[in-house]
Amino acid sequence: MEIKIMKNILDANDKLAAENREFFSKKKIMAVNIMASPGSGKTSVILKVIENIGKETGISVIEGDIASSIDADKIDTLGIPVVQINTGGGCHLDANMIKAAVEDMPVRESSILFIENVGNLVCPSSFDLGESLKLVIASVPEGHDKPYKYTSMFEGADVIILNKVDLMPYIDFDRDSFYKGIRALNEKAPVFEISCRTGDGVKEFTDWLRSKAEKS
Ligand SMILES: Nc1nc2c(ncn2[C@@H]2O[C@H](COP(=O)(O)OP(=O)(O)OP(=O)(O)O)[C@@H](O)[C@H]2O)c(=O)[nH]1
Ligand SMILES: [Mg+2]
Repeated sequence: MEIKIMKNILDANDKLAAENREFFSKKKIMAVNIMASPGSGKTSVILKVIENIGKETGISVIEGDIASSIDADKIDTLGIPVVQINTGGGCHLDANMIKAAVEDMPVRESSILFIENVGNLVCPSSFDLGESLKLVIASVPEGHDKPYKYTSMFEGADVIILNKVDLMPYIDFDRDSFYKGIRALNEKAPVFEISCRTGDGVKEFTDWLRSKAEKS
């Protein structure tokens, strides 16, 4: 019975996600669903990309958190259109929340929309938002075993970032094991090693993202 209820919820979500996808596609908006653990660097990556690409490219942001507007306030300071969604305890964003948020904000045609999901490596992977790209961020202090434990997250990723590589000298992080875990699930997704602290690798990731946006 419980399984059936869950299936109904996911079916309803998929319908709305399809509508969002059509909306984004018509307006040539590349919507990037950013999923990762709490504190892995989702907001930091968004801020770094904005710094690299520049505001004029057309970027807007949806911030998903259980509570607070801390992350949205950081984006707002830069003059970037941003909407904060508070899930009030919910562990993920869903397509209906994105639909309502997009109606509430000025998203330019031919632009990039970052959607920072709730910090969680489990639930967000089950809920399609209608995004164009799923970006999964792992970070060095979390350890190299995450792809082995949170398989659906890494399996569904279109692109993966390994953040906080500046901390590599201080953490027992086995890079080979990390990549082996990813490739066992996902042969294609490019992996970018970056540090939002030092800026290493940020340009490479931003260039990749920009070229994807130009094709969308
Ligand atoms: N050393 C180091 N610290 C980083 C790096 N990137 C982010 N941080 C720090 O990690 C902490 C969390 O970063 P956030 O960007 O807020 O992480 P988040 O994933 O958005 O966190 P939630 O929204 O709470 O889930 C902050 O103190 C950042 O300054 C990095 O590359 N290296
Ligand atoms: Mg954040």
